[in-house]
Amino acid sequence: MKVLEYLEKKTVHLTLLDPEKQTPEEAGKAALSAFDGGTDGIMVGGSLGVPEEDLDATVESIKKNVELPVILFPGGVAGISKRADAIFFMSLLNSKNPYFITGAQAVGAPLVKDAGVEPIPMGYIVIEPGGAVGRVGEADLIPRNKPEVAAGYALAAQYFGMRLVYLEAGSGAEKHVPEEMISAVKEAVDIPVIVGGGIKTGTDARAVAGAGADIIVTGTVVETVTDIEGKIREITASLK
Ligand code: 1GP
Repeated sequence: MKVLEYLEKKTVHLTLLDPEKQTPEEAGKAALSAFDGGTDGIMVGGSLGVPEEDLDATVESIKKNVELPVILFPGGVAGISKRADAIFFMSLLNSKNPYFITGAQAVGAPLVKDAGVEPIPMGYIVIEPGGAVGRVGEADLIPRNKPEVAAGYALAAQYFGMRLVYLEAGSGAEKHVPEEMISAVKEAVDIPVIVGGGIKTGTDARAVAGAGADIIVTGTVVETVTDIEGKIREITASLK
């Protein structure tokens, strides 16, 4: 089955691992704990690039430990590894700099083709506070009280033919994307809605899923807890 079909099937939880923040061995162990906690897939990436060997080693270590799809979440053209199953081929739709909308993609597309990983076309929309990706990606951050602006970008993503749309509050955000905004986006589009940034508890995840998110991403919690399996279980259990 294609990774995209797998992601379209139900409310999905993805665990984000940043190769810069742990060794490949640690990433493999974290992926196993997340799998035991009920996660549906592993995203690998971050805002900063890492050397290709480190990325390859991280993906390999994860694949050795779990039979889950590994999806690249590239911070730039360096975030491509042929060892992964798929890549979120994303455009930062509300960037002020065309490099992040189509420039990096024009450089990266041939590399994705050579790598032979499944590209999943995705519109990426950064919401306040936006965190590192908002700064690095020069996002014209969408105000938290402007759900209609996010809905407009999301519908544009669908009309461009993108298969997923991602609402990003920024890694480590104090608060996740507001429920009103998620609902407005869900109502506007027919493609699956991914929500990430600042989701830390089962209560957060339930609120985000209840508002209409089809795919929930958590990253920072995995870096901050000792019991990764327990934390992921708290989040995945709240989605059932
Ligand atoms: C970041 O949306 C992801 O790109 C995950 O955010 O690290 O806050 O879970 P957190």
